[in-house]
Amino acid sequence: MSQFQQALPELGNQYDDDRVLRSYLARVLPADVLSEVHESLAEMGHLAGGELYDLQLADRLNEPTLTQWDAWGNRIDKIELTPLWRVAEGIAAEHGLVATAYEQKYGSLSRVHQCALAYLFTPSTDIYSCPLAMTDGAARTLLNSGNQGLIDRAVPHLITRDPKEFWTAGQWMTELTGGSDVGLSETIAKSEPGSNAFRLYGRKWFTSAIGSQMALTLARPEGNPPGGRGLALFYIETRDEHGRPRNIQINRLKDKLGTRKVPTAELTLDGTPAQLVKGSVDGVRNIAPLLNITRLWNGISAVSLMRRGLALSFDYATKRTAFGAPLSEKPLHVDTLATLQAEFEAAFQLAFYVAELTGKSETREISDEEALLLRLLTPIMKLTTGKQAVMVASEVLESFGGAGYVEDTGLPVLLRDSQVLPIWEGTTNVLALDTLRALQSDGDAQQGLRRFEAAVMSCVEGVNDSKLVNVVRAALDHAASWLANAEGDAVEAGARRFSLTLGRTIELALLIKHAQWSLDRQAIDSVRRFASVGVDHIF
Ligand code: MFK
Repeated sequence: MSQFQQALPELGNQYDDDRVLRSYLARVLPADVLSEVHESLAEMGHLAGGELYDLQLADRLNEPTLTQWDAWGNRIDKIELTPLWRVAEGIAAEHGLVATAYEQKYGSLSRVHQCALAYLFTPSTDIYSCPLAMTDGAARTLLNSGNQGLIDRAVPHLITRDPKEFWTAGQWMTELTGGSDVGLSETIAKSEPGSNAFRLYGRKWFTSAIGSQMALTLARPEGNPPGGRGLALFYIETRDEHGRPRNIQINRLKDKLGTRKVPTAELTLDGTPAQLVKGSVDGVRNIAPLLNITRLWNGISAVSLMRRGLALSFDYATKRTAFGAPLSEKPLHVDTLATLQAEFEAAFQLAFYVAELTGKSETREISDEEALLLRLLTPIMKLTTGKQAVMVASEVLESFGGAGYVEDTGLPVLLRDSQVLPIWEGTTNVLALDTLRALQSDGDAQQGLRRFEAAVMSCVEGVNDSKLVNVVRAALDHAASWLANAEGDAVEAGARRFSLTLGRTIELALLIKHAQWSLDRQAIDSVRRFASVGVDHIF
């Protein structure tokens, strides 16, 4: 009998161990802010690499359940979450996973602090980032709406640090008719005679994290025109004081490829009480703040899952011996991981840059030019990082050989959960079309592209490595000439290649900027690798 026993991959403090996060924070945060946030991040890094990670592995086979009826025939539609998610909810509230962005202790940089917390928390909590993203988005949407009654009623619950008071929010958009094309929604809003209240009737087909206390949803007030403009944005409290759903039936939970801890349901709204959030039309426009926040979370989740896979893979490479040496001493294995690391670092820089701009927009420190840039970069960042996360997760599994394909290593879930990132919150193609729309937010796409170019080139100002800067310049020139020459259907057909090129180009520019700042040899290596893999997808 062989005495050989393979050592398993392990995690340390996920903040202490993360060169990329620490070096980024050292660049963007003033020294006093960095020293103040250090403890909160170190604590979260400790939880993520220790207690939460252990609980995640122990919770692997548990899934949320739906009980539709009690023993006496009453319809109860009770959702039971798994132990990991119950713990995650308390930790999320106490550690201010949503609150940090609204307390604004460090002004616009509070968004960066919050995203750093979310980035550490997410990979150990099996997509608890989903309800948090929607909660954050709901708080932002209500605050932007100016509806003081709803702000007073709901926002304190959404941004509290007290687990007993904490609410999560749902985002009920998708219907059978419209996953991407939300304007096709069929849910009807009937006004209650003699009051401002409404009741909603319809089917919501793919509603995530159904355990939330409130939701923002879209419905068409009777008599309104078709399309997104005829929809209105509504606020719902999901359960009454006895915990019973308010005229909401949970028909079943979805049987999904991944995000298995997220209770995603099909719902029937059968007279659900609802209040208008802002006006009685323009629901799609009014829910957009929520979409932009959840898209930011999507990007942060993408980089956090890449980082988790790589942390495990790098550790394993020091423990697994093959052909006479640890994998960490095998040039081809090291080279493969370094290329994945470069993708991760590039995605990281873009996701956190969007967090910086989002923070500035929330504290109204954003210029008009930057606001247009944020509108453009949000879909670009979401679509680019979503694709990178799936590729990196797939390669991470492969880096473990057969072990990466075996469920009780806890590795396959990384791939399954990453696969949702390019799908929900707008697929790659829908966001590529949104990129084209955002490029012409002020009516002129060429002007929009020039704004993007200026932002990109400002990252590489004063950089010595002209070879790297030339890769950026060439991709920008190609994108500009494509946009100037593409006509008719070719514009839509090429939108994905164009958007990915913009995404990878700005990632490269941000990586160069960071490397120049850090003069860190490893960071420079990642930049060169990322540039050599290529940013230009247009043909
Ligand atoms: C892990 C982290 C993430 C966790 C999230 C978890 C849960 C998520 C579960 C879900 O997946 S929820 C469903 C997500 N669904 C989507 O994201 C829908 C995807 N489809 C789109 O985004 C379409 O582009 C869209 C529905 C917006 C298109 O609809 P329309 O009716 O054709 O809208 P239109 O005419 O493009 O835009 C209407 C207005 O909204 C316009 O403004 P104006 O009325 O002033 O002209 C747009 O400019 C504005 N708008 C649209 N998207 C915007 C926006 N404004 C700002 N930001 C945006 N992103």
